[in-house]
Amino acid sequence: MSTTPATTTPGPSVASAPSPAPASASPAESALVRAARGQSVSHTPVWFMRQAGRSLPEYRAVREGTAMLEACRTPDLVAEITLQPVRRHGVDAAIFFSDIVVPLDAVGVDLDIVPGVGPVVAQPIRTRADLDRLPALTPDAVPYITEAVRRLVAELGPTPLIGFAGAPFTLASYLVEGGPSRTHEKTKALMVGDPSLWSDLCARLAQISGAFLRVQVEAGASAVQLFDSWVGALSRADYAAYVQQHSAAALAAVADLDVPRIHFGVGTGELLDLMGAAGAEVVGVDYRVSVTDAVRRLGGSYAVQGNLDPALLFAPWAPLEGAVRRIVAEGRAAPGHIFNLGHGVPPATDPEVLTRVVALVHEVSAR
Ligand code: 1CP
Repeated sequence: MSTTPATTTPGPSVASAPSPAPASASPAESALVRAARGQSVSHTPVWFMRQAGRSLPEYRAVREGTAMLEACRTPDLVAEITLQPVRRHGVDAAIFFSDIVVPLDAVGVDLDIVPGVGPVVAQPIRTRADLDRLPALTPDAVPYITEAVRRLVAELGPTPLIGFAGAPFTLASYLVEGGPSRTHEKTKALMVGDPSLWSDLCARLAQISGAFLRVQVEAGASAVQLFDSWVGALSRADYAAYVQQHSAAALAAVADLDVPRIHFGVGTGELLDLMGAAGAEVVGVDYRVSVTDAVRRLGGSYAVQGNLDPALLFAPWAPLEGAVRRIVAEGRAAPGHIFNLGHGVPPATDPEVLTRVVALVHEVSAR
């Protein structure tokens, strides 16, 4: 425990050193992996979705002049960017720097990650003939992923590396719409209009995502997260009928590798139990549902991850501190709790605030 009472800690504008996560012997014994398994921990582990990225000046410096997909195919750069938030914030885990569309690029989909927009697909997939042009992913298509993960695992020592992939629904949305969409109209129209094509598309995407997760775990990642960022757009009935089995297939691809699996989506408060049942040990919760309600909805069967509203990172320290303390306290009722944001770090975030949140989570959760 820190000797400084929280009420007298300086505001986030005051520079603070990172408080490294208390050391563990190995990634498998880390607080992150233990919490994910519902085992006892020395403190609540914390990391942030999108912790590597535009909020960090050192990220902007190394990315200068390199396109996003090119950066993802360059192991040196991937390793450096992945390590930056670990060094700076003292978070309990690294998340592999990549993107959910990297495996689609690897199998030959013509796409680009456009700055300020996101993934844009040249020829959207809307017909059987389009799907026939989407091959399966084999590990030899992503040698740069294996190399970057191996290098990172060697550098990280006892700090776990989280591998990730996009879930079939969220990937399908980019492929069918041709780019980011708020409404997912073409995606839902295909889902209900041609269930057989939809199912075959999602089965192919589950293979691609599952293989991408497997490559990362076989190279040394200690946990995985399946991002179904946009599946909160669906009702429970549609999720159960059209999506759950495919996400389950992606998660099943690493079931034999003894790593905890985190399953996350935005606005998925109504789907939490179905997402757990898809084959996760940890269910990610966004900020719209409290950790207490999430634990109740999950019936105590899963660890939970979340769920600070990213917008609070721009609020004065007092309410931000109050929210962090409340989330840590609520997490004590879960079988295991991993502190995170309810979604990714906004690019305009002051990184000093993130460092202070990490220190606070460690301080107030120390057992
Ligand atoms: O040029 C740039 O810097 C582009 C910005 C950027 C970055 C830094 C994109 C484009 N992707 C990433 C990295 C990234 N993407 C990570 C890095 C690791 C970390 O968390 O630190 C991760 C985990 C992702 C995963 C990802 N990509 C998701 C799931 C997570 C989420 O935010 O919900 C999604 C939906 C994407 C698609 C995507 N890629 C990039 C953008 C801007 C988007 C979202 C576009 C949209 O709104 O639909």
